[in-house]
Amino acid sequence: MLEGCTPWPAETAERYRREGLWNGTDLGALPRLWAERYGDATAIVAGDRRIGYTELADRVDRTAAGFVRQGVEPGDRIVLQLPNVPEFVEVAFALFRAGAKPVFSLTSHRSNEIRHLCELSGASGYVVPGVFRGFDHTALALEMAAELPALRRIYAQGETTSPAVVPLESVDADPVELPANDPSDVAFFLLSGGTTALPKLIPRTHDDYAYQTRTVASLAGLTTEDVYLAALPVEFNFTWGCPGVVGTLSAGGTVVLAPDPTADDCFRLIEREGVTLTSVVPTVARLWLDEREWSDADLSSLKVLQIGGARLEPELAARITPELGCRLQQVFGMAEGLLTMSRADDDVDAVLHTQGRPVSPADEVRIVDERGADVPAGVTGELLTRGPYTLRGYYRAPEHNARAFTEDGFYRTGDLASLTPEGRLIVRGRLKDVVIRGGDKIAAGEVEAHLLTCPGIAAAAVVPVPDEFLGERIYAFLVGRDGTRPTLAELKAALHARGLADYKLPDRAEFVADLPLTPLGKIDKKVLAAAAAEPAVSRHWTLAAEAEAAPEPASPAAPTLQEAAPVTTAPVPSLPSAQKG
Ligand code: J2J
Repeated sequence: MLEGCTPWPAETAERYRREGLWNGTDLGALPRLWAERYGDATAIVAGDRRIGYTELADRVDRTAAGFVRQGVEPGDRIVLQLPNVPEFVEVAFALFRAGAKPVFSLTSHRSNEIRHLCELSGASGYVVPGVFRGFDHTALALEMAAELPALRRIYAQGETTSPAVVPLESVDADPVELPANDPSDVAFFLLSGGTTALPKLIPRTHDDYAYQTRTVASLAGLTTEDVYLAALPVEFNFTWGCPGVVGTLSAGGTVVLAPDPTADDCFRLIEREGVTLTSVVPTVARLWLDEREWSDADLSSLKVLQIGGARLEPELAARITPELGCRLQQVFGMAEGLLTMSRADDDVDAVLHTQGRPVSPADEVRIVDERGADVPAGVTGELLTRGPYTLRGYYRAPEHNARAFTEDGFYRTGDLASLTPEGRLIVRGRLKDVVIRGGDKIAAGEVEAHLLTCPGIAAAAVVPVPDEFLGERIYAFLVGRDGTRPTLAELKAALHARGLADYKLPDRAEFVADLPLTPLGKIDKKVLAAAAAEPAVSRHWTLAAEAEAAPEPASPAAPTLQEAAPVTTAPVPSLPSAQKG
């Protein structure tokens, strides 16, 4: 296995193989296998383009040979940042084929994220979409290449004038014999939703991902007749493999790539292509329901709508079947592995109020209290998990791994959940310091670290604030320095200029005199999250020890009280990046 990755213990791996869960699949070999099975059936639809299975396999072979000719070697890491275009699928499989490891990045990532991904992965290549949605990714890539000596090759879609950039179209050569991959080796890296200031990389092996996609595709009963709409970005684990793109192709179905998840585009594609299955985050589901009232699109082909990635309100869940005419499948998942889903034969109550059961009988799920002891059904605790497609360690992160996993290899998800007596999961909240905005995960610590570099900011604490449209928004509490009070717009501009992806910018900011602390002296985010949800009239953090002595909070004479000086700006509704693609 690639250095820096944590393998499953030998006996466990042996058991997964013996039980046929890991069946020795090499993801790089799949397109050819599919071509043999499904021939000229349509594999991918994007705009006017329709790509058959044989054509897809041929293109993957040629692109793989092209990468090898460019000097790509087995084990190389290549950051892959493309939108929902067929090239994403072709390049990903071509890199698998060549034994290189794509690192899946969001198109909304900017220099801050890309620099980190390149450094952490030691990437030797970076694939970009040229100019996409008005942003010049090639320019960003060149900037990164100038900074990072290991980054030797930039591949860009479309026209390029720079001799330092390889046009993606030219990564093409007559197919060559390539060695097979070790199925237990890492195939690619997914990005963690993150709890730490710097995002972590999740190694996914050929065997584990093949198992995940096969399992979910068979749960979904996918056949050659199925048409999957990739409405969310393809690099999202949900879209790529739950069953998503890989699961649908494995079953001989058709993948339709939507440029973005707007109701307009997606309804048109559902009608035109006879889409049977798609997956969205709750925010997108809400938009679709609202749009449904005005749209006369024929959605009758749609059998199942998967919703996951963030908490789905039961009221929203209850509208899916009556208003869209399809079955709802709740999905709780994570790029780290574990997936739970509602099943076709679950009763209505279970579908509306739970996130379903783990997809594999080999998934081990525990709910534990603060001391790590298992709690009974119905009691909320932290969700721990291990299993045949759940990582055993983040890439090159030994210190973090020591905290993120138990000694016997359970991953501490940071999610708070309970189990029903039937073993269905109900997500109740989370311990981890993350904002889930739309489907986007934002690590509070990352935004805080950037805020602290802004002039006039002495302390910063980022918390989620409930939002009807996005589920949560990003709320920053700030302590000023030197009497400076940057406005929210100025702060956003400063963070943007630092290369932070836009979906991580605070939606609101509020200056306070001080931050509340827990008895252990840590910033009390519970108090802050509760305060964020209240109108910002004034803030009074009273430490437990001060509580008795403290004067009435509202008293203007109270010297220890902290006055709030709200600079809150009304949030402008903006789509989560998962929606922008
Ligand atoms: C509440 N919170 C949820 C849900 C994920 C399928 C579906 C989703 C993801 C995903 C994924 C949730 N209700 N139904 O990779 O393959 C929150 C939890 C979880 C975190 C993981 C997939 N579904 N979440 O969202 O890696 O907090 O994966 O730990 O982006 O999203 O985020 P991510």
